[in-house]
Amino acid sequence: MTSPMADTGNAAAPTIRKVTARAVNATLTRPVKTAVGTIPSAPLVLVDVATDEGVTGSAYIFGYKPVMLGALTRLLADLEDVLVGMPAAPVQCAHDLEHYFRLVGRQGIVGMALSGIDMALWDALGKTQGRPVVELLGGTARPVPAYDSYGVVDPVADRKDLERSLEQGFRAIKIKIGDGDIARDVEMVSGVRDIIGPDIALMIDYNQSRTAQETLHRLERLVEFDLHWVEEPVFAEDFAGHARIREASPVPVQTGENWWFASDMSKAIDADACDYAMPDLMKIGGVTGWLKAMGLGEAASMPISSHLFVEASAHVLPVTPGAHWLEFLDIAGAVLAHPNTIENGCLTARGPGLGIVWDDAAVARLAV
Ligand code: SMN
Ligand code: MG
Repeated sequence: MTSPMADTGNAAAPTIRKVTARAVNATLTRPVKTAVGTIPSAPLVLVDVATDEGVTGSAYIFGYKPVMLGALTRLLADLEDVLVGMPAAPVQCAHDLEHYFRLVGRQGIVGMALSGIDMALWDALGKTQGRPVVELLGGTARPVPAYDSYGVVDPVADRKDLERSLEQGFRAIKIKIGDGDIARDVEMVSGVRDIIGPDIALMIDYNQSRTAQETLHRLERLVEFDLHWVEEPVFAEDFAGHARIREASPVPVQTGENWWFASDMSKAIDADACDYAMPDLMKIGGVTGWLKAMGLGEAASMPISSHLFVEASAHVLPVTPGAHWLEFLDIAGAVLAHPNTIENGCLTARGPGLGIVWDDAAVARLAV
């Protein structure tokens, strides 16, 4: 029987030959202190997908906690038998893997692994074509406005870092709050506002640590500091709680980093949960998932920002209707051969692919 390709005249698509998953503990420029714990370094799984044409696509996923690394690397290693021989075609792969995991569901480590594979396949596609992913998506690389993303800060001890952010041209700063009482929130927000001045956007992130009532109570005191958004004030999946705050809050509500695939985003939009959206490329389904999410955002006239994954975010935001902010929190810089550089407060996509190339010596040094 002749290959179905013979009828199209197309060359056979490259296929997946090998999948590698390696765990590292990447050094961060500063620990990420949140209301629900501190992340001193970035437990990452580096995902490499080699094709039969000798191209290797690379991406990473973020475990948040070191305890996640074993299960993530094992799942990706076991997934190799499923993937080898499949076309190295990310949209088709995403469709086939959704079907494969239909009975399991794509939340948790499954969603993280599938998103990592998707990003690595888009990287491979770009490297095969010799083009940055943003161009494969029909866009062009451009400077994307970023905010510098901090954890819980001490306005005195962190003053120099904050001033450095302004020198780098950031026009927005995010801090995490909620790790103490309302007085501590006021002290932190007022201290940061004093340092950055009135013209820099200031976002706050409660990392799911409050109730709706407590959030509204605290916002009454914080509203005077001209907040750009309040992020994840209640549990990520509490869409009604987010909606209640949005209804009563003078501050726009931001959420989305914990949405699993476009279906969660659709439910949040239907619940009027937020003014802004910030899908996470590792939980929304990688680049393929982002493309679906951005369509939902456009239909809801919702500004869309990224969450972490600065390299891939710089490729998808230029083609995203209502693109808002790129979150600059560089969790993988320690293992990359070409560090991410902010110019005038913006990050520009690098290619080919997603522009992800490992620093092999650093990977070996930081291997877990
Ligand atoms: C966040 C939390 C934990 C690690 C990295 C980032 C945060 C964010 O929710 O939005 O930056
Ligand atoms: Mg957040």
